[in-house]
Amino acid sequence: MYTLYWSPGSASMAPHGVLEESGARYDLKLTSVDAGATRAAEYLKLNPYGKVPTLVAEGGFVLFESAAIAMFIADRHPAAKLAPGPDEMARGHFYQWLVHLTNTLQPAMLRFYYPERVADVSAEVSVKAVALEEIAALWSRIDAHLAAHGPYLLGARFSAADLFAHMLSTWQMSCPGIYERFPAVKRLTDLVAARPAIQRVLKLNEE
Ligand SMILES: N[C@@H](CCC(=O)N[C@@H](CS)C(=O)NCC(=O)O)C(=O)O
Repeated sequence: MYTLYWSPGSASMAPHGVLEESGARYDLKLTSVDAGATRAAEYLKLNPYGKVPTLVAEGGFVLFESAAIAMFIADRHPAAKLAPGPDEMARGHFYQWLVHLTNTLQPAMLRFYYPERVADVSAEVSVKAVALEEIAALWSRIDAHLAAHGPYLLGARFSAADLFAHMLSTWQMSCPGIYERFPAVKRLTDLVAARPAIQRVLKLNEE
């Protein structure tokens, strides 16, 4: 049994999708970023960075970082086939894409959404403009990969990494017109969004 601390439309959506796909039992604790719940003293005891998501597992085991949660759940529930096994070569590409998305694309998006965290007020406009260009360039490379080797990041095989690509693609202000500009990204996200488990997650995130 797991508990996922989450906030609608946030970085919790991909780990939420991984949990829903895994078939594991879990409950959700709403921790709204907009309402400041990530700064509450009780929550900071679990995640001192004051970010969502955070996962709590049996015995009070606590895990933060969305990609870590995704890998942990995928490995603990192998029957759901959310990641290639440790002995498969595709495991390397699974790591590659997950880390790329969360270590390169997502930080550029955070600079776009929170320019005040990296620059003083006089530079915020240019920080956002640079981030927008970087984000589009990164999607363009992902799109080229998917066009040549898709429809999923690992080719014919769906994985938890696709849930991250889908989640980041929904942060559309950071890449206006993403689905028109990058059709192979759209193809991947349409496939992900059509999955029954992800439809359930999307419904909650949209409420
Ligand atoms: N690297 C972290 C980033 C998490 C993150 O930045 N979450 C945002 C929501 S998308 C958050 O909680 N923001 C609240 C804040 O920064 O105050 C992860 O992937 O889990």
